[in-house]
Amino acid sequence: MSSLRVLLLLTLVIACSDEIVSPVGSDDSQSPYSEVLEIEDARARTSRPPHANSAAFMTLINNGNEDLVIVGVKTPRAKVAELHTMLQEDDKMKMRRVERLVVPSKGELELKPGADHLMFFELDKAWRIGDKLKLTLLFAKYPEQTVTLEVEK
Ligand SMILES: [Cu+2]
Repeated sequence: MSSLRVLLLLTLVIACSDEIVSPVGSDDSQSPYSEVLEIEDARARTSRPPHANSAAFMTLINNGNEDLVIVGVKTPRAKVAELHTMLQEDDKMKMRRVERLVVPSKGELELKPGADHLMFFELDKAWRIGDKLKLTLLFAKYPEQTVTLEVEK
């Protein structure tokens, strides 16, 4: 079956090369991290007036032997960027800010509507369909990852 997955302009940039320490004995010139984390289906939604905010979603795949812990997110397109999850309270699902999201070792974390997601407030201006924006994910023990993604619907 072909997946409904939309191929996006997705660029992974390993930032701050001076923070990256290559493992001793590494015999290839590629980043030691390049195969540990894969990011698929990165997309953002259009902003919702009147309290201009938005959200972004993606699937993070961790091929490594250690959990990857996301501790933050930032973008030049919003002053406030948070990690959110959904919790049930009084029979209602509500979103709540969390300090961390975990991409389990040899597993994946799917950020999607109605579940864990990235949330943005105080946008620079409306996020419109087709806008490309950069998000940088911050990890506890892993180089930050900048993803270029597109605003969809
Ligand atoms: Cu939220």
